[in-house]
Amino acid sequence: MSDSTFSGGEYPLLDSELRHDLERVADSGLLDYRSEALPTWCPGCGYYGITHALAQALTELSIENHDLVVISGIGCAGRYPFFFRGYGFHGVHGRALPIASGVKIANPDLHVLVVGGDGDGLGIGGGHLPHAIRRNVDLTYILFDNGIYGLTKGQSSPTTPSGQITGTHPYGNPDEPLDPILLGLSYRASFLGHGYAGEPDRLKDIPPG
Ligand SMILES: Cc1ncc(C[n+]2csc(CCOP(=O)(O)OP(=O)(O)O)c2C)c(N)n1
Ligand code: SF4
Repeated sequence: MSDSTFSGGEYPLLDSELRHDLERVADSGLLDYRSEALPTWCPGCGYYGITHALAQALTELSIENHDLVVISGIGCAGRYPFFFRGYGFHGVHGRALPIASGVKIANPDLHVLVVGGDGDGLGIGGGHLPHAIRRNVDLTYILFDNGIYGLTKGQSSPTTPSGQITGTHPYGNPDEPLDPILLGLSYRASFLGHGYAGEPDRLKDIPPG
C-alpha cells in the first residue's frame, strides 16, 4: 500500500509515534491482505496473532488477492473472511469444509483457506474432517483451537481440558479432550502442523501442505 492513508491529513489526531507505526505496517505490505473491516475480537484474543501470521505468510508467498478464498463456519473464528482482502464465504456452523471442497473442485486455481474454531470443526462439524482428509482435497485448514466455545460464551468444546471449569461444567469438565493432531494422523493427512498464536512469527513459518 504505497498510497498510505495514514500519512497525515486523513488522521490528524494520531500522535506521530502511532502514525509512524501505521506507516511502517502499511509499507511492509502486510495490509495488502487485510480488508477495511477491523476485527472485533476481545483484547488479547489469540486470533489477532493468527491473523498477523497469516498476513505475513500470504505476503511472503505473494498470493494474488483474487486467487485467495477464505471460507469459515460460525464462531468468533467464523468472522475471518470479513477481515481479509480476497474472496470469502461465511458459511453455516460446522459446514466450512464441504463448502470449501466444492469451491476447490469448481475452481482448482484458487488457494482455498478454511478456518474455524474447535467447536465448529471438531464438534458440530466433526463428521466432515475425516472425509476432507481422506479425499485429500487441495486446501489448507486452520483450526483455531482455543479449547472452548468462544462466541457463545464459554461452553465446553471437544478440546476443553479435562477438569476445566466452564459454563456447561461448573464442577469441571468430566470428559477427555480430543487430540486434533492424532485425529489428522489417523486419517493420514498429507500435512499437519501445530503452532502457538502467541508466537506469530513462528506460526507463519509452519510450511504449507
Ligand atoms: C446449527 C447451530 N448450532 C449452534 C449454534 C450456536 N453457536 C454459534 S458459535 C458456536 C460455537 C463456537 O465455538 P467455536 O467453534 O469453538 O469457535 P470460537 O467462537 O471459539 O472461535 C455455537 C455452538 C449455531 N450458530 N448454529
Ligand atoms: S470470546 Fe474468546 S475467541 Fe472470541 S473474541 Fe473473545 S477471546 Fe477471542
